[in-house]
Amino acid sequence: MRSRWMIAVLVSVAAGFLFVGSAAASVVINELMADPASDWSPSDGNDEYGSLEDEWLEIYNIGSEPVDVTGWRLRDAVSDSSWRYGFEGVLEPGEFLVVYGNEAYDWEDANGYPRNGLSMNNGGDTITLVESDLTTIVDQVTYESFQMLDDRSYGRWPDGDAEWRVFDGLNPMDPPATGLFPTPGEPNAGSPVEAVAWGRIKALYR
Ligand SMILES: [Ca+2]
Ligand SMILES: [Ca+2]
Ligand SMILES: [Ca+2]
Ligand SMILES: [Ca+2]
Repeated sequence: MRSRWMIAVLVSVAAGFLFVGSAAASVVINELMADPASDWSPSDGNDEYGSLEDEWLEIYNIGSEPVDVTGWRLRDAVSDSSWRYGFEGVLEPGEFLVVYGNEAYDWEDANGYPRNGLSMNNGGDTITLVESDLTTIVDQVTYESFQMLDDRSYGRWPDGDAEWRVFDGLNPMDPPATGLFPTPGEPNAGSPVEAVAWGRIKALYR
């Protein structure tokens, strides 16, 4: 009896360590822009707007340990399930990493996938980040059309928070959602202009 009890304790302690040490627990999708209206990508070789090349998605390590994101992938829920991007490298604590649409094209070309870019649908979509086993979901976000309209981004505020907000500083909603500006690769900073109840905003745009 006693040894069985000890095994049970050891197993739960080990499970606890596994949970605490889980990479998935400390990296989040932090912000994204599905419907760009200007040239956002610094790596697309142009200063013109492209509906696909200038989409972007930001991930963020909210934990205190570096996380190796090599082999992690992105996909969206709409149309097909082909992979859109594969990450490489280590995300340090507090570090942001942004993928632009043109970089997704490059990854797709190099890995034999259809040329979709990130293809985050303007009419609403679900974007999923999975670990290198291509099954374990690290994080997932679902948005609606109005949250992404022309140069609005959708993100956690503050960084890594459970709540998502619309950053509408470039294309204000009425009433303003936050008045905050999109920040690819930078903290989701600033203070919302007005403490408008999110439920009220959603009701207006449904
Ligand atoms: Ca789009
Ligand atoms: Ca561009
Ligand atoms: Ca550019
Ligand atoms: Ca940001």
